[in-house]
Amino acid sequence: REALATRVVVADGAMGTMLQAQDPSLDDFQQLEGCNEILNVTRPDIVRSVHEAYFSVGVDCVETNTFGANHSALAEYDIPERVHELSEAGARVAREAADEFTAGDGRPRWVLGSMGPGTKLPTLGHAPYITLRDAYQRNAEGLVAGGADALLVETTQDLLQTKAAVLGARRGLDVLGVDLPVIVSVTVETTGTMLLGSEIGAALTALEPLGIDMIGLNCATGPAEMSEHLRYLARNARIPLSCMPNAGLPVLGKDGAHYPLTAPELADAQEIFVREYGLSLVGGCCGTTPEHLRQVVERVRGVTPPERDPRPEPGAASLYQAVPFRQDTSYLAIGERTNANGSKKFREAMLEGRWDDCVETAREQIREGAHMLDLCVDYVGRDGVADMEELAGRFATASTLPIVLDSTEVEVIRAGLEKLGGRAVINSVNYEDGDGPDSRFARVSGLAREHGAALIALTIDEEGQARTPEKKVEIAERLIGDLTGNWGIRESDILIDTLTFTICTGQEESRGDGIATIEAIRELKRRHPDVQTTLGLSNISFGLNPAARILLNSVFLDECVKAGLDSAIVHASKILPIARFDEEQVTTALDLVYDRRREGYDPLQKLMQLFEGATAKSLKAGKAEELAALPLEERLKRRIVDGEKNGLEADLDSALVDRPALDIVNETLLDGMKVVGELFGSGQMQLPFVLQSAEVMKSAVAHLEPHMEKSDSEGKGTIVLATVRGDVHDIGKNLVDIILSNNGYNVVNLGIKQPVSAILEAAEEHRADVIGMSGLLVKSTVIMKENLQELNQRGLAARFPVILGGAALTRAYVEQDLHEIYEGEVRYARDAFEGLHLMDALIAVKRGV
Ligand code: B12
Repeated sequence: REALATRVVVADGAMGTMLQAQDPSLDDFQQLEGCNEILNVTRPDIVRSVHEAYFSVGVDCVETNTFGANHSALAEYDIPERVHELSEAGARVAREAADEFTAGDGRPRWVLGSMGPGTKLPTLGHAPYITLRDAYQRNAEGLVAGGADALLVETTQDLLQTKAAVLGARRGLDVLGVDLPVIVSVTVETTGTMLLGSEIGAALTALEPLGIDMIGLNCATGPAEMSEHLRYLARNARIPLSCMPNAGLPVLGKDGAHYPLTAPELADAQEIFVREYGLSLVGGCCGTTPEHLRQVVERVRGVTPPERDPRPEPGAASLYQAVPFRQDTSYLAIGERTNANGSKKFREAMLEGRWDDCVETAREQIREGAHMLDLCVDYVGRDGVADMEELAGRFATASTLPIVLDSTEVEVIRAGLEKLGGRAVINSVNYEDGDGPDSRFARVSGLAREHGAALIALTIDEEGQARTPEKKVEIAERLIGDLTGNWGIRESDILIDTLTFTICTGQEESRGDGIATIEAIRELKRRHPDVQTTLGLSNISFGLNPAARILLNSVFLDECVKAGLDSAIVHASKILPIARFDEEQVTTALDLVYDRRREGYDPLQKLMQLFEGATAKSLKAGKAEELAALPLEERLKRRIVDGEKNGLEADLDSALVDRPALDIVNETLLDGMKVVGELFGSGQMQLPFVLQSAEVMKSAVAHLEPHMEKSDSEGKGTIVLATVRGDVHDIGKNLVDIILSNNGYNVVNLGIKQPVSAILEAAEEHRADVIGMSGLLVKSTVIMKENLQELNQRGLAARFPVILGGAALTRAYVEQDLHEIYEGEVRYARDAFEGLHLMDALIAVKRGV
């Protein structure tokens, strides 16, 4: 640990090919050809010679020959019972080699106990999590018994398998009472994600809270493709980093595949990584040889890695992506429909075993703009564990959003955690039955810690639910102190729910409940800015009719967000922007929330009158009439702002009679989008409605596109166009596509969230003249800068001029700051037309006109 914290440690390179080179016989393999781990007992001399070859070029540590000493790999040879034996033998051979070299010159050498991925992907149901975890425990125990100094969970492709290995390793260490570092090395494919689609951010979010000591990358690609992921880790990971690339991407030649990266190239890459990203452990993987590692040792020995200043972002993760708990300009919406208690539709589907329909409810919420999904299967008389296994297993791959596991039963939560590779949130703990060793609080908190889950904690204690602000804050303080102090959970991973009760019963004692919740949130955020707050929102309006509930829920949420609320469990599309209600309705709802009764005025009575007989449908019909009364141009703009598609095409056709299609886009529709942006930015419009506006905008542009002028010229040049990594905004980029395509350019539109490796691959493949990147988030401006650095690093700057666009950029940032960094041509386009002019100019230069 100390070495990893203070200097660069160098590990070895490829093992398998080196073993094969010595041509072991079928007897050596005990007739199980290709089972390399057998050689640890039959031919330790061969295995040892590989270790020695690496130690003699100066590496500090070697990996044991135990990549396949796990359940699924050995089960392929029908010898799963030999996990411990072969692990121990492998570690022992490496230990002996290491000790011999240390004895020679006194320099410490270490043994990394390799825990490979096996051949099964538990997320896809290939093998049960528990079977894998328990076999990894034996794997770890064997490695420790044989003398390993650290456990290396490596080449992982499935986050659930990774978790099984880490938890198995941890259990093994606990049983043996030893404390060794656990290192995780994930494998990111050329696609830019792990095999099952996990982005590096999802991997970090899911794995770091498991208490691992180091995270890094190995295998699948050479160093070039790893660079952007390492950059992400350097910026976000709190723990040290490692990197063990292949010797490039294999090239198929007449003698089979060979790895093209030379030893000096690997040494170059590792030196840059150590200096730029502060790596602590470097080595090689497939195709790297002792010569590669000799040069790496020479190059990085003596280099002190720079101090990193990571900015971790607390959050949860699905299998695919990380979602931060703090959402810019919005609250984190936890979808409440996948709850057997809250949604009749979901419950019935679950009771009838219509699992696909359950998944469809999840998908609906994803489309509606939720950020996470609450999953609750609790229903009297059902086997909750079986239901949770079924649904969490399906959601694990079907949901792009992280899951909030919601149950009163500890075993149901456990069943969910054992199906999800990403990072879940557990809903919830409280002190209802105290905090003793067998309390629900202790058992659930223990699960959260073991699985690295975040935790919703309710302000309920042995005396019951807290109703006053003081009591709510007092219990919250107890929860925070307990969870951080006794259970090792970070403050930023605790979501305190200060509880909501209905304020709609008319009973005197419930009148102040809304205020109490708001005040508790405000005080809690003042005391603990890092803690997250959440609410089961819809309780507030229980008892009102559905139309009135939408109003009260929306208004109450808005007030809570102003007081510092970070997240809420809601039906996302039923929270309306405050601007969509009448002023009188909003004032009455606010009076109800803040209990502003006066002589002869009770806001509760008034609200019920206002909504008497009203249904969501009748309110919508009223809105449609209002819209129809507006002049055409206003109406089109309003359609964008309100996300109202009904009748859109007819309106656009009428507008086309007088004006060209492009003018309609530029002068009317984009004006509407601007209003949406302002409402959104000032917190007055929630995400699901921005999404609706965006859909209307897209439909409008699609309808107008055939009416746009097209130039006759063709093949003027090629641009590869993409929205950068982590950013989903594509309306502007798609407009650029239309304008450039209509003007004779060949546009390769890659879509959203594109990693730089995908952009560069497409640029090479299509022999692009120019690369165009779009990004609307402030974060994206940083990604663009990193992408340009990546182009520099790969020596591609001279070949590809770059045009950047999107609302978060400024001309000065691109033309001064980025211009200074980029070794090629980089330009800023305020809009699609400037993009067209720049394209003309850049192509003219390229063609030498
Ligand atoms: C619509 C929208 C969404 C939609 C996107 C739907 C879609 N398919 O695109 C949805 C609802 C999904 C969304 C989500 C989010 N959004 Co949003 N969104 C917007 C909004 C309101 C409008 C964007 C838009 O389409 N404008 C119209 C188009 C035509 O304009 P444009 O993109 O700028 O493009 C023009 C030029 O810039 C230029 N251009 C753009 N790219 C390129 C590229 C090249 C090569 C060239 C030549 C030119 C060019 O040409 C275009 C046409 O002339 C903006 C507000 C705003 N002011 O931009 C916020 C906004 C961008 N979003 C914002 C935020 C915060 C988010 C979320 C993080 C919210 C959340 N908490 O979940 C998520 C982000 C998720 C993610 N990972 O990306 C913030 C960003 C602020 C920040 N600090 O980073 C903004 C600015 C809102 C605000 N005022 O706070 N959003």
